[in-house]
Amino acid sequence: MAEAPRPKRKREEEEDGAAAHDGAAATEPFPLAELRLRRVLRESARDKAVFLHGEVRGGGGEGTDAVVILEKTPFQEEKVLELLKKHTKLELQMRNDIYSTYHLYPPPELSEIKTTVVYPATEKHLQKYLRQEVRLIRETWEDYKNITLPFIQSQSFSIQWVYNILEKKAEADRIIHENPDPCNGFVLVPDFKWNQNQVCLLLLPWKRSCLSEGNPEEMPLNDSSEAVAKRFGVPGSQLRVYLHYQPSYYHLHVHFTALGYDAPGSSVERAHLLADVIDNLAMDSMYYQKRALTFALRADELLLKKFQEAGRV
Ligand code: GTA
Repeated sequence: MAEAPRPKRKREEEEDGAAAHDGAAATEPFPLAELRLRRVLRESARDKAVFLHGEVRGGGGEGTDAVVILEKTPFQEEKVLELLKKHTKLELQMRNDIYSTYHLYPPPELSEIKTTVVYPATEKHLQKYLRQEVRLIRETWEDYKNITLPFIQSQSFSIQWVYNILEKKAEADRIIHENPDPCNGFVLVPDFKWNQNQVCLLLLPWKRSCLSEGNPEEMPLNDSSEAVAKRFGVPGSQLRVYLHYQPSYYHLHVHFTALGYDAPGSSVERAHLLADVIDNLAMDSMYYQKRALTFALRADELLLKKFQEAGRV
């Protein structure tokens, strides 16, 4: 979602997300053509995506950072025939016996690129998308209380976008399912990362908490899975329903992705299947206070530094 240009923020403000705004009323398209490319943060041949750090120059010449993610979109079965019929050029690359490869040039309406913009972007956003080495951490409950909790309380990404969804100030027309219960209510919306036919949804409960302290067992999931099955034809048995630990955004939320989609963040050091979390808590409500949790942190992440200073890595 594009937002209106704002003056560049100070680094200290950026870090704690204090300068976040609701951005819900922004109507101006992002000035993509005016973006000055500062550097490529990351490129992924597998995901066919490139993560860019750009700068938008204001009238006074001051620059405002932006992250722009460009991703090729997956093929849509129903449009393949159109693509074959309407291509503008087919350029032979090589031919050998019965084998040949070509460059196919589709018409513009069949060659869209999913473009995600974070603007204005904070230093923390730039770090998040920058390719870096990662380290594994084993966090005990003591570590959580003494290191992680004070850290996330002092600085984390703004979650204004979550409140915008819950309060229907943004993405209201995209809501898939909602439960208005004031206690256990939630909203189910397409995730930011949704790219064509790869089902990728986000369940946002009104109540805010996190895996180390939360009560995800109270989440009313069945009706969400039913809604997904009805709307997208993906049955519950083909849905990966999980939480991230650590998440980027500290408002308890559940990821729903199609099993066939190798979603970023679904690896074992990050994703915790909700059904397993619920079972663990049913077995012992103190489960997550008794065991250590493993997660990966990027080499220059401040939280990693805090663990290093405490002699925990
Ligand atoms: N509907 O405004 C929003 C919005 N925002 C700001 C974030 N999300 C949003 N959804 C809607 N509207 O799945 C979504 C995100 C994410 C979820 C938050 O909320 O798409 P999380 O708190 O567990 O954070 O989940 P997470 O998983 O770290 O965030 P994210 O952005 O998915 O990053 C995970 C890793 O994947 C990062 O290292 C990032 O570099 C990488 N990544 C991000 N996008 C892509 C991509 N398109 N392709 C490949 N890798 C990616």
